[in-house]
Amino acid sequence: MIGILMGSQSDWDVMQHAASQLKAFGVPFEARVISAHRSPDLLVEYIRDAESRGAKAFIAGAGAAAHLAGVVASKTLLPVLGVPMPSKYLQGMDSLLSTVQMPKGIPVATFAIGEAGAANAGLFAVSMLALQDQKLNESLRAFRKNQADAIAATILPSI
Ligand code: RP5
Repeated sequence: MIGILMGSQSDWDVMQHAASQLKAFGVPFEARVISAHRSPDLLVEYIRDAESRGAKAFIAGAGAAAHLAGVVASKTLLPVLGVPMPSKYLQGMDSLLSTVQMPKGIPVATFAIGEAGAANAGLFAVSMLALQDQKLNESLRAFRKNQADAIAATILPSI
């Protein structure tokens, strides 16, 4: 199981792209709104509970002073994949820097701002699980081949 966390319901439009990728590969996940600053006690409880239920990694998306992924990483040894949310005033640069610039010792694997980052975090989680799951490995190989085939088959409109 992969735990998908986000700081606010307003993040779901973006974070659902992580969920879609996991769903497409048949990877079990659960998505929760839990804020590092609005509900810190719930966050700690959730991480402990998800670990006891066999979570393999967490994907954490947050915006602005985005400390969710870092706080999650501070409370677990599982891999934490951070997704910076687009933000109104700084276009997600605040979220990106808050998520990616973790001080030494507590790593967060940080992805691109927005939908692509969320989708890639989902795909990265699939890659991690595929290390020990041959069927998933084959599905991932097929996914990559489909992408390559689509590029090779692209014909540009004539001008
Ligand atoms: C962060 O603040 C959330 O992750 C969200 O991206 C941002 C804005 O939250 P709302 O004010 O929309 O709840 O905690």
